[in-house]
Amino acid sequence: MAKKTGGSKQKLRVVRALPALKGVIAEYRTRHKTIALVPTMGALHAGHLALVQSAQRRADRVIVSIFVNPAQFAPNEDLKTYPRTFAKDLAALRHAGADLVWSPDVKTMYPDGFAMRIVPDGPASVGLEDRFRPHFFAGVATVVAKLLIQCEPDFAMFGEKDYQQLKVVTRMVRDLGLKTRIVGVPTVRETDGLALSSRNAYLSPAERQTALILSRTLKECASGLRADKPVDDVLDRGSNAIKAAGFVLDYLEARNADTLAPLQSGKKEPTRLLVAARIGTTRLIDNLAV
Ligand code: PAJ
Repeated sequence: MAKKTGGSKQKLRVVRALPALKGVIAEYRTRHKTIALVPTMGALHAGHLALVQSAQRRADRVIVSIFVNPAQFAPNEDLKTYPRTFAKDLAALRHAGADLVWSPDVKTMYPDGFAMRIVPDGPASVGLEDRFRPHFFAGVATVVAKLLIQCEPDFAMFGEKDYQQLKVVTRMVRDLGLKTRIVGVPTVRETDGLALSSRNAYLSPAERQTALILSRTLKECASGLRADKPVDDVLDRGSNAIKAAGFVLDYLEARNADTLAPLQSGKKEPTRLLVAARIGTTRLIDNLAV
């Protein structure tokens, strides 16, 4: 039976070593508790907490992993400066009623001599994030596979905010025959539409205002496509609006919502709009169902 959401008075356990993790999981299993895992890199916000809530609805025990995964950052990316707010994260998870925080250090996750990498194909090589961050999905797939093996969850929650990542992880679990069910959770947004992201912390007030153009453009493009306007025209207008606002646009694309393959002309298919753009030193992504 899944327990009720939020406000649990149970103690939040924080575990940093594998034997301790395995001990707690064995205890859960002996007591026939189902487990949901929420993988994160910390700097938690309401988007992460929505995943925790969704996990609480599905399972008896909720594990949140906090691990800033070096394997998914390229040398020129923000590993060093990635926001780390561990004490605040613990307070938020305690308040949300999570049961266990799994927070290994880098040596625990990748012991000396670690020589393994899962390199996903399919939705991981469709020319979206993979085009701009070529090592990203191998880093994500490897760490998520490790987290699933370490925590043995019945469910693992992933945000639609990182839509391609959700598809990659879903495919990995299917292709490797892992027994965890991957659950996608809708994107949590600020009231003005900006998708919550740990990287929003990098934005200056002016950039924060400009960033609204991303969600606005996705909305406008979605209504254009729903009204059967030509895809190229819709995307051109959208791209121009984003660039005019001051972003460097990596991509704005309409793709098959399941496979992320390019749309086939003249065919009705489930469609997802996806955008990635840079302002100053910050790179933001967002997406929307059509
Ligand atoms: P991180 O960026 O911390 O995100 C952790 C989870 O929270 C991901 O599943 C992400 O999609 C989800 N999330 C982030 N912002 C959200 C929002 N506004 N609404 C809903 N969900 C949101 O994604 C990662 O970490 C890492 O790649 C990870 C999967 C942990 C592997 O290292």
